[in-house]
Amino acid sequence: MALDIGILGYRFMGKAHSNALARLPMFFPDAPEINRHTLVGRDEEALAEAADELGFEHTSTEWADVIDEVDAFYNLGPNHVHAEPSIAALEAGTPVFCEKPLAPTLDTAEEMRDAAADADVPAGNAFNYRFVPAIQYAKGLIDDGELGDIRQVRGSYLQDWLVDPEAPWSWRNSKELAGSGALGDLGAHTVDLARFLAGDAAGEIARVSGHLKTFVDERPVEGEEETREVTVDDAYTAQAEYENGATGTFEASRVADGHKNDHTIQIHGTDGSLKFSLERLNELEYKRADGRGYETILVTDGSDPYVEHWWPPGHVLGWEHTFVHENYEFLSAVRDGEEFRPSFEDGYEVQRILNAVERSDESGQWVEP
Ligand code: SOE
Repeated sequence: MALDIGILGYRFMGKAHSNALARLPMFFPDAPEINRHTLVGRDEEALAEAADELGFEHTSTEWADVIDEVDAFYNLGPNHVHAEPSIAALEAGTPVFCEKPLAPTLDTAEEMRDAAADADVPAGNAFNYRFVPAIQYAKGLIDDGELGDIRQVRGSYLQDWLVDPEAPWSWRNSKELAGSGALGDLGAHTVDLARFLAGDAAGEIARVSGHLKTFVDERPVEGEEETREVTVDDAYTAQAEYENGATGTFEASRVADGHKNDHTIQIHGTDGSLKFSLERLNELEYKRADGRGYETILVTDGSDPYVEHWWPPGHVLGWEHTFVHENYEFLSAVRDGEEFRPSFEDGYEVQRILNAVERSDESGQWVEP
């Protein structure tokens, strides 16, 4: 029987996930059959237009009417609307897939994690970069011990869409609505990747020292005369110590002029190193124990777990494919009643690190998550 999907949110992420759902029957015939059932939003006119474009059968302006009507509820709204509908859906026994960061604050993330723990259905946090084939390959190398003991983890996520002080204010600039700025929006991805890749080998992050910086503290409101205060960071930097003694350095920025969506992660062990850059997502750079330097591994061959679903080896994949892969895994878990990761628990663990970075910034001290 087909799974009915309800989605809250129809902008950037709504489109990315709807595209993924549309691709599944063509490229992943072993995925569960799905109906793009109901699209949820506030503005009826915009919603009707979006439902038409994204292929949804119904629309609703009341998420509460939808959560127990569907077989999976996707919460792709702004951060401040993640908690209430997600918790209500889980309480109704409906699997939930929620965008990242899990919540604006650690307390709210904890409530969401607890609701997921009490529910007997998958609750996924949409960290799509785990589903880049090169990242999965890197994870395999680390889990197989190919890098030896992990010593250093380095992650950076750079964008520049706020470099212009006249760039308009949006909910992403509000602490109340977003929780934090570059830290939560971009840093959450990096911290999740670092946990995914190095977490089993190096343990959790034991302490952090962080710094948040806002360079432009008010921005114009689009279409209006007024400006509004920016209450989140434009950039953060942090250093970390892992349970095994490894060191971590992390940063993200929305004002890194010249960088559009530049997410990189590097891991150094006693026996080798790995480098990944989202701008070259079909490749992984690998320095083996006996290698003289980095070699570039093209992750579009048999080592790509999804290669048989797409094109012949060497026909590269892009950003949107990560959404197809994560939707495939999430919906298969829903159909099979299995666990899906990254889960709300993973999202909460990421949030603990983000919160520690904020607390360290406030106190000027190293802090434990
Ligand atoms: C911000 O610009 C953003 O859209 C993030 O919110 C996404 O999570 C990231 O994948 C791309 O950049």
